[in-house]
Amino acid sequence: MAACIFCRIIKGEIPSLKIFESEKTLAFLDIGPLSKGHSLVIPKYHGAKLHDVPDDQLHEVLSIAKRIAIAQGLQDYNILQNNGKIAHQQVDHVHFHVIPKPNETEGLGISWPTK
Ligand code: D5M
Repeated sequence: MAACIFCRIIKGEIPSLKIFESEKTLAFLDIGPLSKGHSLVIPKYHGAKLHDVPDDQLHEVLSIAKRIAIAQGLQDYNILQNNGKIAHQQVDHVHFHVIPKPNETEGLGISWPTK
C-alpha cells in the first residue's frame, strides 16, 4: 500500500535502521524507543491487523523477534503487537515490538541517533 509508512520502509523510500531482512520479514529499530534497543519485526506483506495477514507470511516473525532478543542478550523483555486504535495501534501495518526492559539494556549500543 503506497501510503503505508512501513511499506515505504520496506521499499527503501524512507530510511530505517534495519537489523534483519529476508524475503518475507524485516526488523528495524523503533523511531520512538520505549527502551534502548526497542525494535519492530514486520511481515513485508501489508495487512493492517494480525487477522489480515496470511499465516505463511507470518511464520518467521516470532522466530526473528526471539533471535533479536537472544542477540541482544535479553532476559527481561516484552513482545507486543497491537490491533486497532482502541488497542493503541498507531501504524496500520502489522508489527511486533521487541522491547528490552531497562535493567537489561545497558551496553546494547544500538538506538536511533538523537541528532
Ligand atoms: O506502534 C507503532 C510504532 O512504530 C511506534 O513505536 C513508533 C514506530 N514508528 C513509526 N514510524 C516509524 C519509522 N519511520 N521508523 C521506525 N519506527 C517507526 P503501534 O503498536 O502501532 O502503537
